[in-house]
Amino acid sequence: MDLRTLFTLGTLFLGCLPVSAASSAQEPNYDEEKAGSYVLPDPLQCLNGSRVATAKEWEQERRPEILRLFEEHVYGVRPQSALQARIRVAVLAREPEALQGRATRYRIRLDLPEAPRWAGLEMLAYVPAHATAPVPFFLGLNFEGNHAVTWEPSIPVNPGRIRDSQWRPPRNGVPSDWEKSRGSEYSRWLPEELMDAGFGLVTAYYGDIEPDWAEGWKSGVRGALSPEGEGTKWRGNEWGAISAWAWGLSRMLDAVPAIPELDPSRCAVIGHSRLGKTALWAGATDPRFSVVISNDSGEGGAALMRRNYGETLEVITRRFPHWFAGGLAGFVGRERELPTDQHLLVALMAPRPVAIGSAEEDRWADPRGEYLSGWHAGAVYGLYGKQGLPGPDWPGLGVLGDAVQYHLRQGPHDLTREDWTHYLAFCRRHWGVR
Ligand code: GTR
Repeated sequence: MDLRTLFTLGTLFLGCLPVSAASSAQEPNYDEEKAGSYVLPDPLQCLNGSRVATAKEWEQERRPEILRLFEEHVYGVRPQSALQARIRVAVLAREPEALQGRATRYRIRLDLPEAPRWAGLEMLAYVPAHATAPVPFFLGLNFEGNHAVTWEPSIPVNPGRIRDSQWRPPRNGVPSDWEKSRGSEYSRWLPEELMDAGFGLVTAYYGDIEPDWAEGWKSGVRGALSPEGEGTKWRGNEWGAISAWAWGLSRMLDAVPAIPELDPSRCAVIGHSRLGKTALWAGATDPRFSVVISNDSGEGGAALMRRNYGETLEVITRRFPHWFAGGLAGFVGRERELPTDQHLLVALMAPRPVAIGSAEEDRWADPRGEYLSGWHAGAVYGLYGKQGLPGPDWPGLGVLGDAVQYHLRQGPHDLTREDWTHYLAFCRRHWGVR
């Protein structure tokens, strides 16, 4: 074969590459016409071809199967050491006059006596000051440390590395200016307003569980719970960082009985963006979360992976490989072969109420793809006689749905007061709180 023939064959071969692989380095697609067509896995059809027709069959056959598929292919399998880990809970402080008298504040330390390599996490909790009975509450991870959720000066600044920080860490004895990050996430948590509404709030810094970069697992809980510690070799389908953070959310719920003012049977797990993906996986793996809230969670969260719109599987697994099971990147360019898509993740919450929030300018997170996941999950809610979303057409601005709620608001990627208004109304409705 001469060189010219080889060259021609090579060109022909390249010309046959799957579209998304060939377009990997391209600009994100924001044209609905080019989002692609796809067939989603049927929530009610088992891998062996049988169909589930009742809630019981769903719970006994299809749900465990879907959970396993997400573990194996998307978020990774938790090791036995994580499943068996027992936390130690220490109340560091209880302050009855917090938030100008609105709240009682707890600072609680969680760690694993059997895995002391993990430094543990610090939980911050506020409960309404005048609660006469245990209250419902929101539980979620924050991006910048507990001191960023509040302006209260008595919350210590988190000494861990703060992601993408614009504040300098303390180095060589030079004092930190991280103090400036106090309150930087206040607008995402609005603790005073939650207290006035009669809800509790429990939060912790996600980097305490595992710092968010490729090697972060070594100093996080994944390193501490692996037999070889830092020497661990990365094994294909073991748990990724999202699974580790979600594990942390479950451990925080384990610790809630240390706060008698909170009602553990009415806990809404909530998260924004990558922590929205985390809230969904926490809700899927831990049925004690009685409400699940995903805010702008996008790719790897509520948005359908088969849609080519905004962030894609190629982009997310290239930029954040540590979030997922090692094998997920192998589906780039052949997303339609995934045995999962994110409507099945939403369906894993059934029959519990799940709320999906999107923002109009947050096209990167594919608001329509987030809606469609909620819509397609409705088949499973139907088995319980519950109402999901009203139809396949993306509704645009506003709020709708019942057991599956969706809202789209104006503005960019963020967790805002308007989002909270929808989540509070949602929780009130489902928990019968006035
Ligand atoms: C982006 C990422 C998104 C989302 C977001 C965030 O860079 O592409 O999937 O997770 O970060 O968490 O803020």
